Amino acid sequence: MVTEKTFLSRSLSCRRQFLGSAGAATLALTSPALADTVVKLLLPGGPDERPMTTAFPQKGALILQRARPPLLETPFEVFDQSVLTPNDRFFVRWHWAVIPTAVNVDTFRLTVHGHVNQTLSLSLNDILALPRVELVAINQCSGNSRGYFQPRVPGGEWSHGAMGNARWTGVRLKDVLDRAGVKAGAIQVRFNGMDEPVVPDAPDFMKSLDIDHARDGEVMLAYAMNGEQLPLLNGLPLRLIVPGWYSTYWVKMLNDVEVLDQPDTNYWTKTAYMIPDTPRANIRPGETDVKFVPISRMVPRSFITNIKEGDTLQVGASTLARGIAFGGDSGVSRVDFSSDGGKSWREAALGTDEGKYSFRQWQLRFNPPTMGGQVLMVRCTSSSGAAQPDTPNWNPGGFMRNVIERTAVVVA
Ligand SMILES: Nc1nc2c(c(=O)[nH]1)N[C@H]1C(S)=C(S)[C@@H](COP(=O)(O)O)O[C@H]1N2
Ligand SMILES: [Mo]
Repeated sequence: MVTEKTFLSRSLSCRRQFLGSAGAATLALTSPALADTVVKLLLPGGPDERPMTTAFPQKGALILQRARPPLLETPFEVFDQSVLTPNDRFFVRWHWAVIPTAVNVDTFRLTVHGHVNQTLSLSLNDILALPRVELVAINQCSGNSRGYFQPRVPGGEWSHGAMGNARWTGVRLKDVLDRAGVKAGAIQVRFNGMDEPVVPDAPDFMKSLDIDHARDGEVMLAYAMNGEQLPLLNGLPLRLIVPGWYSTYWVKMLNDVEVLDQPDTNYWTKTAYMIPDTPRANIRPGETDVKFVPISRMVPRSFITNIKEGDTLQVGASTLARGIAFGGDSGVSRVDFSSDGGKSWREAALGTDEGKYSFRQWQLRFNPPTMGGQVLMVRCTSSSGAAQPDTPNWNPGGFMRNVIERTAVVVA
């Protein structure tokens, strides 16, 4: 076992060390599956069995979607255990396979350049010296639950575990930009991390935000997650946090911030991650003549976490249903539960409010009235008044699923 002090505590003790290097060897493994454990994700329309893995550095048991670059999904029962997702069970997604397997926290520099008065090269100690902010926020992949799209669309065939909720600690992007001095005429800010494409002419992963969004005082550069330094695979030593927005914008291993005086034309901002400009990003399969716009804010979702598809419930017995809900880009106003396939609904009790960008726990007791098959449903209404819809959306990217999920159970 290798024990390492964190750079957060080291920033006081000043010892020299590499971080993340404990996992360097495991990242290169070719068959990191736990051969004997397979999970069934109940995805329609395709193979849905996945191996579990514990082979990735700083990570516990996760569902292996792909090894290189890593796509690791959080097993759903983790969301029943706490409102904050533990770092070692937090999902992982990278676009390109060339990911540093160690980061030297002493030589690391964040460069801030472009349309600014003064180019900055900030060490982690420089960043730690800026005012500290903390926020609980959900990091959700745009394609979370893509595996439920019918007809199926290409991409990571995730179940519902390409999301997680954490307490992020770091600094305001605004404070960093103010130190550089953004010049008049700035339009966007582009973020780039230390990962690289496998082939040189493939587009490096970068994302941009509009300048006003970047300076809204909420967008953060996080150096800690749930009170610990970021796991290597979740973006050590620094990542962008864009509260309420899909995680494609949450650039990991961030080491380059560029202020632009022209709209960003790079592939990942201009071409990838586009959704139909229609209500709920919904179109009919095959529909053409649709205008596409960049994906942005999240929409409300909710899940039952303590009862699974296919479970047997006891007729007439007082039964606890509980789970998580989130409003997307605003808080949770209410959560309603149905134990009869949506014919009748009851309002659930809500747990502690950790802020509008966090998961919110809900719970309620009910008595399954009749024997036979039954469908449990849960619906979140956000504090901005958006409610989850009854029917699934569809788009070719498999983005932004937020239909009311259905859990079929047997009452006996
Ligand atoms: N540098 C870098 N940052 C990135 C990505 C990437 O490929 N490279 N992928 C983005 C996408 S699409 C997702 S879903 C999230 C995943 O965050 P996680 O791995 O911490 O869960 O990281 C985002 N940030
Ligand atoms: Mo993503």
